[in-house]
Amino acid sequence: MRTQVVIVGAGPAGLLLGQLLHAYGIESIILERKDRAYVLARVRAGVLEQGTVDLLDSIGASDRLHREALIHDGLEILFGGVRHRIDLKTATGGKSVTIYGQTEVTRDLIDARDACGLTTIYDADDVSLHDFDTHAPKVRFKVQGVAREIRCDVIAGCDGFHGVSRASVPAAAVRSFEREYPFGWLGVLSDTTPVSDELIYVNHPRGFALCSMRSRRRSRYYLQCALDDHVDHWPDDRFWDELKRRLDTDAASRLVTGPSIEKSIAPLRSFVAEPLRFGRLFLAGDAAHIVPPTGAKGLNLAASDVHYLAEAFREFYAERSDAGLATYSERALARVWKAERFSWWMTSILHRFPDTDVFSERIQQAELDYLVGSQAAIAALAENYVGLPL
Ligand code: RFL
Ligand code: PHB
Repeated sequence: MRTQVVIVGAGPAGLLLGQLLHAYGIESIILERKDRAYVLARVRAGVLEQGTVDLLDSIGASDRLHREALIHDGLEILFGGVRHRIDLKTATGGKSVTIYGQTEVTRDLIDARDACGLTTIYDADDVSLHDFDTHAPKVRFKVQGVAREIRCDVIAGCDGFHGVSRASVPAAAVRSFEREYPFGWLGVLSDTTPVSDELIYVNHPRGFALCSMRSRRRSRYYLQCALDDHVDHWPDDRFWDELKRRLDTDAASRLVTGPSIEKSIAPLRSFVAEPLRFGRLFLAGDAAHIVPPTGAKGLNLAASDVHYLAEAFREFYAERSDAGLATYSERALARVWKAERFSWWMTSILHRFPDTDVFSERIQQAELDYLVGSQAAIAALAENYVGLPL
């Protein structure tokens, strides 16, 4: 088999790249380790930047989004028992964010790919990348035990943090920057009316909490938890009780509880690999970097990487130019590091750090007081939250 671009991974990065390339007349095959139902069931992000929505518009995969998504012009930060509203729209001269689940984005992209008759190979086992330091890379894999090979011009590694693409690069060729946080997020999805019309980010002595949503009838809540905690320790009643304790009295009294339909724990990590290009192999999305979810940037960064990468591939094929390929890593990383900074900062002001000293506690308090009392600080948060320009 032969194609122009092999895309490893059918997450948002891989699927979006596939559609952008199709729009440019470039052929691709997507190889995905899991089955389609698994990919469709993964619950993750919920906040889309305008730039991400614009990309979905550009490939014609946003009809349902425009019918069903919620537009949020602001968010709230709760600390010291008081909620403070950040008016994103005012602070950014008219920008807002879109609330639409990653699950829905994935489904829309898979539907769009099907409608174009493009190939995705699910259940691809033992994917391995070869000869990407030459002009004739190959990808080998197995489907139901049968070995197969695809020859291609370039490989896009869109296979997430634990994927094979980054791991295929010789250790000496890649530099990693990493920070692990001493806590995780326990997330619950429930078919209950969200406690508020906008997201509430909570700094509480018992730990961070986040009230988010997927629609007017579906809520997504998170609690900071210990890294070694386990969902079995969190029956629904305990989750709702703990969330109420971290909310202000008004929100706690309005919180609608109900059975959880998903519950999971995710560790928090900052990670960047440099560079993003190794000959004819290019990394994008979580395969290349991870942000803690506090800034709602992961999916949006995957989208911006893929935008730069699709442009580079378009130049490569349409103009026979390597210039875009050569600058992809630098262009994408410049935006990645700014989102890393923002996500790290949001995490640092909103969570309780075990074993912290009183000086750090006072600094965190001062950060929050300064944030809600200064238009300049509000503008800086808002500018980053709605998304820096591509
Ligand atoms: P994904 O989504 O991990 O997809 C990678 C795909 O590659 C497949 N794969 C392989 N395929 C073939 N061969 C192999 N060897 C393979 N290894 C892996 C996997 O099965 C998978 O299908 O990466 P991608 O596409 O880069 O997308 C990144 C986003 O999923 C991620 O950044 C976001 O979910 C992060 N995130 C959030 N981002 C936002 O922008 N806004 C948010 O509000 C937000 N909230 C979140 C989040 C992530 C969270 N968790 C679970 C860490 C909230 C949470 C709790
Ligand atoms: C979510 O709805 O899953 C979500 C929202 C905002 C974040 C992180 C996650 O910062």
